[in-house]
Amino acid sequence: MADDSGLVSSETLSSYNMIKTETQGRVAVVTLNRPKALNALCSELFYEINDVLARFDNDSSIGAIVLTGSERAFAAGADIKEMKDTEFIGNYKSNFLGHWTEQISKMRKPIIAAVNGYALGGGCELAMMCDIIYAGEKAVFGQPEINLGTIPGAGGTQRLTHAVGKSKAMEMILTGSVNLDAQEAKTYGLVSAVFPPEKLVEEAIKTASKIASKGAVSVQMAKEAVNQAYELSLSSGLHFERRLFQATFATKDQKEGMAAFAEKRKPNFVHE
Ligand code: CO8
Repeated sequence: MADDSGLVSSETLSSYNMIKTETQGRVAVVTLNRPKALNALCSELFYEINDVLARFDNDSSIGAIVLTGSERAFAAGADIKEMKDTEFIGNYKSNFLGHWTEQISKMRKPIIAAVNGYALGGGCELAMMCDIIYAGEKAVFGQPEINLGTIPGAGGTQRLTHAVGKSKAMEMILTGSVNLDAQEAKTYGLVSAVFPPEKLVEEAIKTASKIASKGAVSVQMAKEAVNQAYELSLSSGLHFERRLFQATFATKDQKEGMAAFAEKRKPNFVHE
């Protein structure tokens, strides 16, 4: 049933303990909900995030996803209390954290992280696994793992360096205490927009709705092509992009999009 904001609770997904899920049109909103631990990422929470993301990725009625936390914390990192007594051999054999963090990287649909409050350690890494980051004015991004005698383990040394450059990433990761506030994160290009905390999720949903209204095939291809910019040389990336661009001409949505432009009307995409 829809509430005043138009959000609809998904009954089929109501069995989660540590997340809440809602849908609004073609947008799914996943809210981390472990307030007593500032959304620290324990196994159960990660299992639930992965499970719900996989479901939404395979649900053709969903075109984009918003991932958020509370106003106090997006996520304050991996759960320190859960992992503190684990050992190398066990972690190595079970690929500790590996399987938790792979699902988001595999997602075909765009995910917007709407970050209010703390995004520290694994929380910052979780945000950086998403495709777009929006921040509330009081957001704090940091990689404090060095203070715990360890280092970032889910992309912090790589994605943060790509996002903010080597010097700032080194300063943040090596000191564990140089954090970015929302405006700084925007200046460095880590986040693309900053909003008042209470407007953040609404703004993220607006952008997600806009994305979800486009042809789903071209959205998926565009995401794939942008992500290759991190993996390939320029010439290989340009080649990859051109092939996908050419492939869009096999879709109904390309025919519809260009016909609508020529006929001066809005396109009616069918996501095929
Ligand atoms: N793990 C477990 N519990 C946590 C965590 C955490 N990361 N963060 C906060 N909590 C708990 C606190 O222990 C406290 O619980 P309790 O009430 O039972 O004592 C509760 O949340 C509230 O926290 P505080 O009382 O500390 O709240 P403050 O407002 O005083 O401070 C801070 C907020 C500054 C965020 C503080 O809680 C803090 O420093 N937290 C730890 C931040 C941190 O070091 N994060 C990095 C963790 S290591 C990591 O993330 C490795 C990444 C590996 C990849 C992960 C996969 C994506």
